[in-house]
Amino acid sequence: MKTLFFISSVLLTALFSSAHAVPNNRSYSCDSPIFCEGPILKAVQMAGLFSDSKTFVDMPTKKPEVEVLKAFEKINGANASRADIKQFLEDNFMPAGTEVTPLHNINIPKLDWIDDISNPDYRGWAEHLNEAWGNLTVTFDYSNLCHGCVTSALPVNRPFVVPGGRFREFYYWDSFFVIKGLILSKQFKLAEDMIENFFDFIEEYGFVPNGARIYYLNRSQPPFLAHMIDVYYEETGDKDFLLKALPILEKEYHHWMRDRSIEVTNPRNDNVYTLNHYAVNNKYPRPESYVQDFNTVNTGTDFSDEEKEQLYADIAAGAETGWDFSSRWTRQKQPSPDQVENYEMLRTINTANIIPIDLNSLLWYYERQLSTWYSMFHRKSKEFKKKSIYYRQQAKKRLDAMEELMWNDDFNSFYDFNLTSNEQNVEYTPATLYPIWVGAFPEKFMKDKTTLSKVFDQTEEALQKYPGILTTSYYNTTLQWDWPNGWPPLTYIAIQSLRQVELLLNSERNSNDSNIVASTSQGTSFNVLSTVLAERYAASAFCGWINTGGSIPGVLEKLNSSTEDAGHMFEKFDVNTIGLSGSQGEYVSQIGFGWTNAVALWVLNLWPNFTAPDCTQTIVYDF
Ligand SMILES: *[C@@H]1O[C@H](CO)[C@@H](O)[C@H](O)[C@H]1NC(C)=O
Ligand SMILES: *[C@@H]1O[C@H](CO)[C@@H](O)[C@H](O)[C@H]1NC(C)=O
Ligand SMILES: *[C@@H]1O[C@H](CO)[C@@H](O)[C@H](O)[C@H]1NC(C)=O
Ligand SMILES: *[C@@H]1O[C@H](CO)[C@@H](O)[C@H](O)[C@H]1NC(C)=O
Ligand SMILES: *[C@@H]1O[C@H](CO)[C@@H](O)[C@H](O)[C@H]1NC(C)=O
Ligand SMILES: *[C@@H]1O[C@H](CO)[C@@H](O)[C@H](O)[C@H]1NC(C)=O
Ligand SMILES: CC(=O)N[C@H]1CO[C@H](CO)[C@@H](O)[C@@H]1O
Repeated sequence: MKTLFFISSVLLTALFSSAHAVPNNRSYSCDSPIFCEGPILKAVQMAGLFSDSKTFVDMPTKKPEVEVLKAFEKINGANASRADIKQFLEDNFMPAGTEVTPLHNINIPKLDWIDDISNPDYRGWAEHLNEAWGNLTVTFDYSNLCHGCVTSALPVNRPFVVPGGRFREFYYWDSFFVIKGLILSKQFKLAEDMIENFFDFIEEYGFVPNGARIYYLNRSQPPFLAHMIDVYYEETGDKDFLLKALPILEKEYHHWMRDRSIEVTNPRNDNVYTLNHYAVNNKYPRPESYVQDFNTVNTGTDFSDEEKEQLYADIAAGAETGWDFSSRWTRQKQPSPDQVENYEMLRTINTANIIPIDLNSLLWYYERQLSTWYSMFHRKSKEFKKKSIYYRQQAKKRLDAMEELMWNDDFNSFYDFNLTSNEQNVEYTPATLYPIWVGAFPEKFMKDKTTLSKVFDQTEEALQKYPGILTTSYYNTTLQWDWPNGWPPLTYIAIQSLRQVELLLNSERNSNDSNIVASTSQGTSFNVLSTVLAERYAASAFCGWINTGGSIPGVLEKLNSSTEDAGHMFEKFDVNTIGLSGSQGEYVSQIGFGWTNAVALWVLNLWPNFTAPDCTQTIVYDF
């Protein structure tokens, strides 16, 4: 008996470790009996003890997992009363985020460029934002958890910056903007740490999860790692870092190509292209939004089990897009007049049937950069040269597909491609600017740059229509990635696109006597457009902060001395009124806030001569 047991355990170990050796084939999913789908999660979430479903799944246990499971049985498991569940939580769990440990003592360097900001209010605010990294930098510290206690936090080795509010862990695409901000703030080590945490995730899971929690393990977020590596390398010139990054970036790229690609036939000529979409293998409520998802799928509906599973999958895929949620993914574009919750619109979500222009632009950038970077190191290995050629071809194929299927000559714009209608969704959103931002220009743009001079016409119209930052769409849906919300990352991408195309057209003019000017069809120069958007952004974030109690000692007093609040940096803004936070969506608007602070620092760095507005007045920046 003893020998047999010994042999089988050796066998098991061998099997287990061989599974370890091929992490790409391993399926990672949320498998905790507490924080993932199962009777405990359902009972606790549906008891409705917290206004935000994310609270419970961020609560570490204060007893070993086995004891918590027993305690749940003791209160009758799925049949437990609300009062018993409340007691069960008190007895067995610590407050949400107990394992998140702030690093208040990070070193905040003084930034010379802040001295160049001419306006004292904006200068003081920039100093405040530079210091604010100290309040957003944390680590996971498990030392206050008992032996056998469990948490939903994914193990990470280095500190990181969180967005803030309910977002107690780091997020994938948020981190690109945060890293831009950290570099401006000379927090190079922290920027590198954040990128290395993502490297570890890719080594471990084969891809970058949406965020650093176990319940994010079956989905990612917009792939920004190539951009993170790019800005870090541009700043440091660290070739060893780049060399180490390449195989990891490739591994992530393969995840997108293996698990998120789809063949699309061009209805006009039957050419078949490979493009990417967001699509998540999931058939349950997202643990962190359990109640919302459960109600969306079940309350007052008569969906079949199959339809329910499809809906859960498309909801999770909607979260993977980073635009959670938006009319970009829903069949219905307008809520019905009697809609009480945004459930109804979300029920028409159809994420996987959309080929998003932003996702494909980002992956084109992976291909382009992998090709460029491998070619940089081509002397190191023959293999690298081959890879460089391979990725160049991949980029070309994708760009051809984007041009064929997603470029629209009538509107001088790229659009998402809808697999149901087999047509573009001709609707303005700033996602149209991603190809411009990453530089995915079809050849015909380069031959005749007139086209390129028109790609901002629709963005100009959006900026004329509303006084604030760029709207996310024209649909009034109650979803947070729609009108009237404007978002810092999209503002960044719009401004940066305008600056890049302006530079390109101007250098063309100088070198080639071209008569194409960097201005829209209406005659507004790209420089004016980017400056106005930047001014509106700075004013929106600044007045949002001032209006909620922000102040600068010796420079600007609190507007309302009775408020205890010390100023909020909002995650999103209302495009109708400068200084107002955005709203709506499935959780209350968050403050903190990683990408908002980063984009504000970036704007002030580029436009040191902006003047802070009087936030008590109506603020207008026209062009
Ligand atoms: C809950 O109650 C139902 C009906 O009384 C019973 O069939 C079921 O076994 C109970 N479940 C648990 C986990 O106690
Ligand atoms: C950091 O947080 C502390 C405590 O909440 C607050 O007093 C301080 O103003 C914050 N500092 C910044 C720069 O946000
Ligand atoms: C895709 O096209 C179908 C058919 O025209 C349309 O009903 C649907 O609203 C579109 N889907 C999205 C997400 O826009
Ligand atoms: C936007 O939608 C909300 C809710 O459906 C409605 O109350 C509001 O009047 C709409 N606003 C506009 C400008 O259409
Ligand atoms: C200038 O024009 C020539 C011929 O039209 C073209 O080959 C060249 O690439 C152009 N230069 C730049 C900087 O675009
Ligand atoms: C900002 O203003 C100063 C003083 O008026 C001027 O010297 C400087 O060139 C301006 N900088 C920019 C970037 O416009
Ligand atoms: C909520 C949840 O855990 N959803 C899914 C995560 O991914 C696996 C597949 O890897 C699904 O089976 C789960 O349902």
